[in-house]
Formats: sequence, C-alpha cells, structure tokens
Amino acid sequence: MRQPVVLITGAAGEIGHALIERLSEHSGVPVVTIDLAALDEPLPRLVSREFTGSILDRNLLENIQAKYQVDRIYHLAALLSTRSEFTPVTAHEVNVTGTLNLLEFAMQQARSHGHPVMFFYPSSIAAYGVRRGDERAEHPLLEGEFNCPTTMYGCNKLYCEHLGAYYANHYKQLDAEDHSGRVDFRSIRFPGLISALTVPSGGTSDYAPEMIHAAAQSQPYACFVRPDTRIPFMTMPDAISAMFALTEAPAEKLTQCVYNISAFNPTAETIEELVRKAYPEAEITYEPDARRQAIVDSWPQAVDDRAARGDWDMLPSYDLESAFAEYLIPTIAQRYA
Ligand code: AKB
Repeated sequence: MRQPVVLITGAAGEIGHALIERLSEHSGVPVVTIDLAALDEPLPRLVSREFTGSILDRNLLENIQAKYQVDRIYHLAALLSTRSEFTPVTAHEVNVTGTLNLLEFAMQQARSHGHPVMFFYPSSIAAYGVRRGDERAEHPLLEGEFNCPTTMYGCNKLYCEHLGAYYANHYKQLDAEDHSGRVDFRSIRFPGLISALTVPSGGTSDYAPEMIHAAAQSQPYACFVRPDTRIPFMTMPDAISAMFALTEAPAEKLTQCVYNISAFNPTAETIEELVRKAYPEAEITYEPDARRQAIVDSWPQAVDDRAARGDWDMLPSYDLESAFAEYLIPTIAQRYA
C-alpha cells in the first residue's frame, strides 16, 4: 500500500516555507517535498520526506509515484519574474515543462488510486500585460482582461493556467461517468507577497519585502522602482489562508478555476512611509532599474477579486495598516532580535 501524502514542489521557497508550517499546525496529512535546495530549519522536521531534486527529473517523479499515493499537489516550483528574464529558456523549461510533468503526474496518480487529485497552482499578476497611462487599464482588472503578459514568467503563468484547465476539462469529458482520472485544477493569481519570516529572491515585487527587511536590520536600501509605482500586495499568512480556502471549497461553488485575490495596493512611497514610521532611522533611496521598472509597469495597479470573494469567501485578514502594525513589524522585530 502506498502512503497517502500531500506533495509540495518548490517547497524551499517563500510560499513553501509558510505552507509547510501551516500544514504542520492544521493537518495531520504527511507532506512530501521536492526542491533543488534543501529545506531550511525547522522545516525538515515538519515533513515526512524531503526529495532534493528537479521537477524536470522524470525518474524522481516516477520514484515518488511508486512510493506514495498523492491526493493533493501544491506545485510551487518556478523561476520568478526578474530571474526568468535573464534565463528565459531555463525559465520556460522549469515553469512550463515542469508544470506539464506535474499535471501528467497528477493524472497518473488519480488513475492509479481512483479518485481526483487536487492540483493547486500559484499564478500571478504577471499574467497581465498593461501599459501605464492606458486609461482602459485604470480600473481593477478582471481575470479575463489584458491577458497579454510581457515577461517570460508572465507568459509561462498564463499558459500554465490554460494547461491546468485543459487537464481538468479534457479528462472530465473523456471520463464523463468515471471521475477517477481527474485533475481538480485550482489556481490563484497572487499579487506581490510580503512575509515577515522570509525574503524573496528573483521576483520583481521583491522591493516591498526587501525595503522592510533591510530597515529592520538597519541596512540601507536602494529601491529598484520609482516611488509612485503601485501594484497589489498581500501578506503571506493571508495568501496561505486563501490557498486553503480555495482548495477546501466545494467544487460546485467554483465558477472558474483561476481567481484573482488582493488585499492592498500601495505605492512604493507609501510602503516607505510605513517603514519609516516603525524605523525612523531607515536609509531608503530610489535607484530605479529600467528593466525591473518596465516589468512592474506592465502589471495591474489593482485587480478585481469579486469572484474569489463570492465563490469561496476570500477575505484577507490584513489591510495595509494592520499588515504593518499587527503582522510585519512585530514579527520581523522578533526575527532579527
Ligand atoms: C514576482 O515578482 O515575480 C512574483 C510575482 C508577482 O509573481 N512575486
């Protein structure tokens, strides 16, 4: 008998870190992880098996297939937006071929154990492509608007949303009576995420968490976007809660498989002001990087998340002020104490 488990790819990244901690608090289900990097402490103690390797390694996936009954997959492995621009072919391999491998893996798992596999896929506001100054894009964007990403990462995310929907629908149609081979694909387009416990790397929304973590460590920070840059953000705990809310929602309540979510849409300057309130000595300057600025300028300033709020009651617990006052500043202070 294979052991029933939850599989997390890209587990050593920021979302993986927070997800493993939350799963260990709230679910008794054993967790198996894959990442190129080893998990940071204390995560190895919270998972039942850690595989160090690549999602492009089919032998590794077959090995997991043989040993475990995977009922749920959180497929988090990806190269983020800035990094993907430097190595676009590798990004395509990891972000697209890797996702295809995992969708095939999910389908084989579902067929072998006879019930659908829940497949959670973190998409991104990078799936959009807008032009700053285009009045048509001034309102909060619905999922179906401005789907013309300008980055390799954004193209990968948008395509994999479609790939996931294909796996969910194609096999549903083939097995109209028998749902055993189904992949229950559900996805969230995440805004920039801010964690008090980890610092991101390779993303373009990184300026917000970097600014806060630098100030907490009394380090100077040169922000790589202009002060008036505005994109949606959310705290990591709210992002993890949203992942649980979506994956726990009854299928009949879901009207789409990809959902926007958001909490607050500050400019970089507003983030700076809140950082200075907590750390008056903070040394923050602006040195916009043209390529990274162009990436964030192609992302929406706000997204319309009414579908998520209506279908599965998505409701972030932090707004901008409480995110700083109740989560970021106190937790970061403890982290660097
Ligand atoms: C990135 O900056 O690449 C990510 C994202 C917004 O998807 N944080």
